[in-house]
Amino acid sequence: MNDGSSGAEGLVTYELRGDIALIGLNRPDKRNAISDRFVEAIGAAVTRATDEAKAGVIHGHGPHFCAGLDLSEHSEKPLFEAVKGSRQWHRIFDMIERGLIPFVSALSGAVVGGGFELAASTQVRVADSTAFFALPEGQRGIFVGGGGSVRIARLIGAPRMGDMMLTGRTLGAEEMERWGGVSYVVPEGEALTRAIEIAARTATNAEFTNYAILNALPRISDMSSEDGLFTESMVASLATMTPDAKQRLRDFLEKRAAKVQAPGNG
Ligand code: 1HE
Repeated sequence: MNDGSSGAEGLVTYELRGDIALIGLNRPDKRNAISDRFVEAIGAAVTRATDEAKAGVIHGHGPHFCAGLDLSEHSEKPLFEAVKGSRQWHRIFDMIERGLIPFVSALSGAVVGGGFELAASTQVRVADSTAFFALPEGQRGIFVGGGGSVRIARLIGAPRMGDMMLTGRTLGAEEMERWGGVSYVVPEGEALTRAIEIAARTATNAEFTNYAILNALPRISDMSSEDGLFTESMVASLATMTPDAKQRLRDFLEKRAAKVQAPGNG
């Protein structure tokens, strides 16, 4: 899995471009459906990215981001194997959501089932105009198992997620943006470029602040208001004590740092 080459059995490509790791789902003939070995390969790529990059981008090769769980494998699984498989998805997607570096997903075509769960574990989602979102678990007789009942429900709300699962409806990129499931919608073919730009921007932040965004924010949203506010004060005070923060605050006060830009300028 070296720069520009592919990972375990070619299921994942990995490229380090400056500070940004590009992780490509590379099973386009099966619409990037995620098998057990595929999720392991994603985990290995995420581990490597965490070691050597400041931010990561996850994208799909071919027109579709990901058609979700590999249904051919799933249908054969005994009960406890299915539980262990789901817990493995949780472990790997948790490394994306609450790891050391931010991840941006570049979405096109099918973002379905486990593919949406993978996207939901990234901090920023960029969809091009071809992207469509569905949770067909109801039709398949299964249930989300890659963290969707937590992450997707928090993104778009449990009632909307329930609606998607019950009806099997498909949403386009703009509708999903209105629902809060993606943050950026771009023209066809531009998701990866925009995702790399966004990842590069996050890579210039203070590392401790990025770490706190990934690890404190989701935990604080699990807390009571009182506990959340207390924890926020602790994290904010710790952040201010880092040499990085001291330097960045000095840079602003001595007019060396960029100002906040009005929308459209930055
Ligand atoms: C697959 C899968 C898959 C495609 N598992 N093999 N996910 C789903 O229910 C989505 C199922 N897939 C589809 O609805 C469609 O494939 C797509 C809309 C994504 C794309 O359609 P299309 O016309 O471009 O491709 P296709 O002809 O349907 O599929 C191409 C091949 O990929 C075909 O195999 P082939 O051997 O006949 O060439 C398909 O069988 C195969 N393929 N999707 C296995 N998902 C952790 S729990 C998460 C729970 C879920 O993810 S549930 C949602 C599962």
